Amino acid sequence: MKWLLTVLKQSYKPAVYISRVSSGRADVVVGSNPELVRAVGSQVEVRTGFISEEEEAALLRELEPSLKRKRYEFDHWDDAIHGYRETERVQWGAACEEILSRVRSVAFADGSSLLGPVHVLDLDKAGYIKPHVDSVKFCGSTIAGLSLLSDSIMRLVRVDAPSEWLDLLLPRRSLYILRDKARYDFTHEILKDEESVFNGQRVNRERRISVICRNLPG
Ligand SMILES: O=C(O)CCC(=O)C(=O)O
Repeated sequence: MKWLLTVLKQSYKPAVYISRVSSGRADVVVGSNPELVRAVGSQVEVRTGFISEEEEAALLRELEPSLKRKRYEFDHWDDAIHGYRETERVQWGAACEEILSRVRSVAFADGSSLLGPVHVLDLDKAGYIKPHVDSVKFCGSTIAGLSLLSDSIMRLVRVDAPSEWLDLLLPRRSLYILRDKARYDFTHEILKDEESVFNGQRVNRERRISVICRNLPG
């Protein structure tokens, strides 16, 4: 079984579409109501422009050769993810290691135990990630991901109250961080290109590569 499916194997709840009320950091976070944006806002971060174009190119140079050897996977009925290929990496060249240590220093407390391999997920333009909660057995309280090549929308839906949701705009070269409640109490998903509308604005979802760091369960 693929690494990702080991990590992503809890509930798959369909997202619910309701009228949108934006609030607060409407540039990158909108939600079903302003209280939710305020309450969960501190556990959700989107840092735009976290890496430069040169840094994105350095990551791509290092990742593309191993990704290109794989095929995109489609149409497995039980998969949490559609139209993807993936890899994981422990050893990085100096330029990429520097980027990843910056990610770790903003996302995780000093001394946290991190999952050794960094997970790399390459979504085809037609690919998407269905709603899921990362397995508590394999992943700790924090998920931090860099978005390469494309803007995208991550949707969070409250597991026990599906009318409560947040949409995060993840611009190309941004870093997102999900912590605590945002990680445990909400499903997260990456929307299909054709569903990618953020706060009323269409967002073109192209091929997208994410580079994801996680900590270990406490
Ligand atoms: O591609 C992403 O940034 C999200 C990946 C994801 O859903 C996960 O790793 O649980």
